[in-house]
Amino acid sequence: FTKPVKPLDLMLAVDELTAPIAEGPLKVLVVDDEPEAAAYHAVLLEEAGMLAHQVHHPTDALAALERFNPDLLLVDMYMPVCSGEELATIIRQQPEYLGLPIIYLSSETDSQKQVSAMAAGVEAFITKPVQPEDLISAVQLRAERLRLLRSLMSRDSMTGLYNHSTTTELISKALAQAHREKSQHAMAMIDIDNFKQVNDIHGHLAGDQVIITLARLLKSRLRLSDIIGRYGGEEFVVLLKSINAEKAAELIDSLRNDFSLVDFHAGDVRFRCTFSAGISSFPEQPSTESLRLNADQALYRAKRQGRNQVVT
Ligand code: GH3
Ligand code: MG
Ligand code: MG
Ligand code: MG
Repeated sequence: FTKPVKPLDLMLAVDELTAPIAEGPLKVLVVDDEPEAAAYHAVLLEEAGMLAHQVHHPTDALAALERFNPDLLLVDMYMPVCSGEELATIIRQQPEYLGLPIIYLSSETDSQKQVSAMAAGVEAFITKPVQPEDLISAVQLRAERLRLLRSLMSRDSMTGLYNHSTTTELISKALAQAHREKSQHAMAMIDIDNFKQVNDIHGHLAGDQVIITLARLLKSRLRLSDIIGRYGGEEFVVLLKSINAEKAAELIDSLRNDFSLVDFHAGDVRFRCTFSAGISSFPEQPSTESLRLNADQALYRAKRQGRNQVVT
């Protein structure tokens, strides 16, 4: 006798689907040729709980953008060498900063000049001297919107898990850190068994339900620091942190067992599903690519040996 699990129980378990990929305080890059002005605005933002980084030469702004990766750019309009307008134009030409909100700060009160300055694609214009609460709310609103946008773009909309490209990127970053810290990680490639048949017999909507349920199971049972991605249609990849291959296989196998007991419904028909998984480990496999390849080979063996099993 096996105890059935209702998919709904899993669905109510967690909801972090729109959790931002970048945690921590909102980050603002302040570019102003006057150090006192930059410092004053930075302090206002930091007092409101944000993290502000100052740059006094517009020519340093691009390098700072790359290093600091801010959620918003606050730029003084009048600066020697390169005006705020010119800087905004250069930044907007880079695809990775297309969505970065830019706010001008200036003593310019001529509305005609304000309008023409905004043609470079900036979001807002705030006149100096600023009202602290105006600055804070203008910055917070736009920076939070960018965080949400980035988070939506990095996730698969059906499950809320990281999408393929984000998963690969996050795993590569985690491995770079693991190299420095000499830590041990494991990767699991998980693939639902005979899923084409599930769709053929029970319909596409029931198939979607199976995918969503597995995603929620992974989310609810793995650690927050683990990286969970939807790699393809019914294929998932997980990077399990600070764990060896043996322990990882045990953990994934317990998830395999739980998943196999979930009762799915398509109309009046009840059905169950299983998955197979392949495990590889770092540093034995030292790169994202070799980890993936090795886990893939193990997954292939799991499928060949009859499915519904975890192979290392
Ligand atoms: P195996 O056990 O060897 O993995 O067999 P399989 O049938 O699971 O593998 P196959 O790759 O032949 O089929 C995968 C199927 O998954 C085909 C595709 O239509 C289906 N699929 C992919 N993405 C989705 C999705 O988002 N929703 C649904 N319902 N089906 C999907
Ligand atoms: Mg100035
Ligand atoms: Mg499959
Ligand atoms: Mg597949």
